[in-house]
Amino acid sequence: MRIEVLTIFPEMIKSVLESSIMKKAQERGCLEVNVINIRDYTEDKHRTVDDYPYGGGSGMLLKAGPIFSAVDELKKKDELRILMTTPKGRVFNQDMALDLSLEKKKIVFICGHYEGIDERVRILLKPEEVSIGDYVLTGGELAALVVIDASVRLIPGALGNDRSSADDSFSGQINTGLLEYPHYTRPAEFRKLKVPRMLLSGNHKKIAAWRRKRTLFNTLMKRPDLLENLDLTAEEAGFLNEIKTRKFGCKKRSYANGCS
Ligand code: 6GU
Repeated sequence: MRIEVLTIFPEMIKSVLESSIMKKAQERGCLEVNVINIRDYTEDKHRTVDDYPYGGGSGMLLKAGPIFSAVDELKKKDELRILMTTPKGRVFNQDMALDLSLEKKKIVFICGHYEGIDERVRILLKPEEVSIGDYVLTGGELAALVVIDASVRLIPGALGNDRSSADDSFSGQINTGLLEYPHYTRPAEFRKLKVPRMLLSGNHKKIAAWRRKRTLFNTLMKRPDLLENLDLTAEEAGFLNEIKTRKFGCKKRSYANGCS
């Protein structure tokens, strides 16, 4: 993945991409990132990146000129896929992360700030507008970092050989369209809470079945919407119906503990 990030706060982007897995992904050659300070493309003495909105109103807008100058320079060298982070955008999801992780073109993120960006950037550059959820951030940098992080971890090899996003046990959630089962590590008992017996059984087939049930259970409890368009086996559908009709044979209290 090759990425350019256009921002008025380059340090914010660099500090995250120079740490942890994003740093390793770059060292492993899975990710090339360059951060461009939009201010470097201003032409006035004060290096102005923002200005008042025509028609009045609160806040400042990012000017179109410096953004266009930066993008024009990038266009000379590469074919670009331009994204703009804005709360008005399409809400980012795992499918979009996968799509970006496979992109061969150079991906350019334009990070919005203040009250927004001069509309002519949107009209002329036709960026894909991306939001990370229905709330408003102070700027697009954090949103761009979220999009980059979620996409980079899907590049084969980006997480290293010992971890793979294709492996369910590291996928966290959503990859399978469901919320993952709970995880336990030592000790086997902590503050009177025991690790579910099944996980100590050594029977991998039974453990896999237990995890699948817990995955379905977690999803039904926390995100029932994710179950709507899913292909379930008759047995799985039956299991969910059983829970729904409260025939699960599980006391209310043990629901909270994960019905173990
Ligand atoms: Cl992409 N930008 C801003 N400023 N706020 C957001 C967002 C983006 N996504 C959700 N909230």
